[in-house]
Formats: sequence, C-alpha cells, structure tokens
Amino acid sequence: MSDSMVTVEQFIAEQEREHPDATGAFTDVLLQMSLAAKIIARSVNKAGLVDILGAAGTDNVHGEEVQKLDEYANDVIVEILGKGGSVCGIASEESERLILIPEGYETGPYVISIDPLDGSSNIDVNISVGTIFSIHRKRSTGRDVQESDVMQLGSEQCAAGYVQYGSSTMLVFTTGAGAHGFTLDPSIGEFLLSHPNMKMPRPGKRIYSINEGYAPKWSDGQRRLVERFRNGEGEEGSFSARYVGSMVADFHRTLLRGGIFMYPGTVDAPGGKLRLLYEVAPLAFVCEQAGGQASDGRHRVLDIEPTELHQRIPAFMGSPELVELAERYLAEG
Ligand code: AHM
Ligand code: MG
Repeated sequence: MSDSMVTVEQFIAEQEREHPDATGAFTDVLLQMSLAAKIIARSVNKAGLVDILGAAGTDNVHGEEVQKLDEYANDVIVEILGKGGSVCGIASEESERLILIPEGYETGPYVISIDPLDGSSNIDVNISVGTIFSIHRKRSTGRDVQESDVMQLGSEQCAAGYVQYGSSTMLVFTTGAGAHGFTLDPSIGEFLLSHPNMKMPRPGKRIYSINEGYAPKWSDGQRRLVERFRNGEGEEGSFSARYVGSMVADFHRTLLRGGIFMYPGTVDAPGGKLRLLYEVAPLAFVCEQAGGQASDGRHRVLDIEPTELHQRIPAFMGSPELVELAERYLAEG
C-alpha cells in the first residue's frame, strides 16, 4: 500500500477549490458515500462470522434472491444518504421505485443511483463484491423528485464510482477530472489516495473477461470475437481469460491491467444482465476518464438515453482498441 497521507476528504476539498461552481452539497454526497462504504466494508469483512450470510428469504424486483448483505448495504446507504441533506432521491437495484427522502429531512440538489452490493452471489464464497454509485444533479424543480431525474444520460453524471471489497477495500471515483483510487487503511479508518489519476495501460494486457458458459446463446459476431481472442488469431496475439463474476472486480482489473470486460446480450436476453443506470453507466464514466472505452456493442454507453429505471444493456468496457474491435464484430452480426 502507498504511504499516502491524502485522505479522500482532503482530496475532494482540493478538487472543490479548483471548481468554483462546486457546492458543499456535492462534497457531502461523496463523503457520505465513503462513510457508507466503510460501514459496509466492516460487515463484508465479518461476513463469515456473524449471521449475515445466506439468503434473506425474499426476491428483489428482478426476481432474484436477496442476500442479507445486499439488504444491509442498501439500508446503510439509504440511511446515510437519505438523511444527509444532499440528495433528494435514491434509485437502487434493491428497490423497484425511486426511494424518496422521508418527511422532515432536508433534501439537496442531487440524485444518486446505486447498486449497493454488486456480485452478491459471490458473498458466500468469499470473493470480492462491490458497491457502484452514480450521481446526477436533479433536473426538475420543486421538492418532488421524479424518475426522470435519475434517468439522465451517463454523460451528465456529476460523479460516479465504485467500492471494491477485496483483499483491501478500495474507493475509485471520478468527478470528470480523472479517475482516482483510494485504499482504506483500516488502522485509521480512512480512505487514502493510493492510485491518483488512473490510466488504463496501452496497449495493456490482452485479457478477455466474459462468462463463456453462455456461448451457445451468443450472436455469431460475439462467438467469432471470442474465438479470435481464444485462438490468438488477430494482430493482438494471444489472450488470457479472467472472469470473477463480480463486475466491480472484473472492471477494476481491466482498469489496472487493460483488456476487455464483456457482458453481451443473448438470444434470451438481448439486453444482457447488467443495469444501465447503476452498473454500466457509472463504470463507463470511470473507464473513459481512465482512457478506456465503454460501449453497448453499438453505441457509447454515456450517450444512451435511459428508458427505464432498471433498464439492462450489454456492456463492453476496456482498452479502446478491443472495444472498437468488439463493435466491428457485433456489427457483422
Ligand atoms: P448482481 O447485481 O445481482 O450481483 O448481478 C450483477 C453481477 C455482476 O457483478 C457480474 O458481472 C454478473 O452479475 C455476473 O453474472 P453471471 O453470473 O451471469 O456471469
Ligand atoms: Mg449488480
């Protein structure tokens, strides 16, 4: 770990000084997210010890079994952000509708979209999981907040990022001025700047990351693309395959090493699995800020107009050359 002495608070305050239009409310949202991350990290790290593993016995809005830790992470973020006075609404993977701020609490000018605990099927087997967040400025006027306030373009995000609960806990975010990574020093309970101005290496490692178990359901173009990687047929040469099955972990590796992460559509699910607003768009923002590219196979993710709160889209993120290659193969059908 670096011996950095710059805390996330100091870093955000410094960024704010450089942007005279920045408001204290925005700083508060980021700081509240980092507090929530520390609390969630504490529970994730104790997951095998306390009675928090396993299913909660209910399904979420996508019909998937909710893990106890998913609910816990959601509750922590909703409690801290919902009562923190800086946001006026929260869209969460764990809630079908927009979560409003309880009466009697102050609201602020921002809306936040969250996947409280991504990769939750990995919790019980002690593999990295993550939290993903995306912050927009509310568009409508008045105290009421509408779904359209969170259904904005990815390119209009004020900030976005993720927390990875891995061998160490890392917070990575962007406010549009580069992508920066902070590592939690548990001995002092602070996120310290460890990865300033992250850049995806170019050309980077040749790693492709995809769940190949779904190959029979891919399009021909998708199948041929992976064959090219697997057989080392292209000018890029030979590839390694890596797939954690936790998007934050697969993305984080792609950010640090290069390569391409893919979650394509299939014949059964043309939109794939991943959700635009709180999974793909925030990571796409970080990806671009680090010099990578993010696409749904045809369009830049950040230019996609959301049509539903829990909309799914295919995702291709990573080194620009490889994302462009994927787009070419997919266009061929
Ligand atoms: P989740 O939000 O329900 O955890 O689902 C998203 C996760 C991603 O982290 C990961 O990339 C993907 O599901 C893995 O799905 P699959 O097991 O279909 O490959
Ligand atoms: Mg998720």
